Amino acid sequence: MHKSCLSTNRKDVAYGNGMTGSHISAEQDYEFDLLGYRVLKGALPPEKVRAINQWVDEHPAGDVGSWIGDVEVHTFQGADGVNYQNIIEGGSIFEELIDYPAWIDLVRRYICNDYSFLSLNEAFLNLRPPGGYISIHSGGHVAAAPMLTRHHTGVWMVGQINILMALTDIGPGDGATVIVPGSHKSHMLHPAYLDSKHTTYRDDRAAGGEFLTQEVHLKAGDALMFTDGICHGAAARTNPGYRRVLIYRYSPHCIQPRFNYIPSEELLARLTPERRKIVQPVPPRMRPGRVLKA
Ligand SMILES: O=C(O)CCC(=O)C(=O)O
Ligand SMILES: [Fe+2]
Repeated sequence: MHKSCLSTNRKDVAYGNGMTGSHISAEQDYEFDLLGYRVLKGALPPEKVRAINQWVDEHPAGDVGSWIGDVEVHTFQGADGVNYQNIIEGGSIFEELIDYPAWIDLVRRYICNDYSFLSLNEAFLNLRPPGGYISIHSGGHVAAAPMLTRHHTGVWMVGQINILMALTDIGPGDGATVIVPGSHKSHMLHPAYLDSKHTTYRDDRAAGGEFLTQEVHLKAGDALMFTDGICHGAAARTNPGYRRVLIYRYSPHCIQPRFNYIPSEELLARLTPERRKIVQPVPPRMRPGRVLKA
């Protein structure tokens, strides 16, 4: 039985004191449970933001499907822009973010408690051009593991937490992420889904201005932490230039990584044991002499 379940102290039971991240305040827990997101102001210092932007400037994205070392140039569906997928292979500035202090304890607490390992489900850098957007998607009604947000008397189980880091200021017209606060607990489909082709979990239009959405404006270096179960998307970018963000998604290790990039030997050799465990929680297991083939 879990430690917190044995406690007779109401506060310990309700807030999971004695468990992963128990230094996180009751107010922080309550707010994240209720709203499903939090802005982490100044999560990345300006010198780190500068170094990441410099990396992007020095590595112009080629055609979709091309590779920059072990980083793949990718897009989800065109309108959302170009992704540098598997960005953790891009160098130490990206490796450091795997267990970055500004969020890792929060992520561990809400995903793992003491029961599971954390895993990095996806990590990419996105460049969003003028006109680019993401349609509204997700919501508490969706019965899919990454979108679950559960809390059982002190024990959290969030299927996926996204850390979206702003590399440029994101204000009005910049194509901000939009969220519907608290919608990770909704039982209802968002009204935008009712006449959508997909009906149950997404729509095709830009998410900005949809019913009850709020734009989340960020300064470069701020990070938006949100459960993937919250109804969210991004407004269309109307300003010139590109929006730049990094997105690291974390899940319990029992959820398969989204694209299953196999970490390079060089990366594995460089990673600290803690980071390696997040990137590859369960190493491939096979008979001696067998080699992984793509
Ligand atoms: O690009 C955005 O602002 C939203 C990204 C998104 O939908 C996600 O990270 O799950
Ligand atoms: Fe999303």
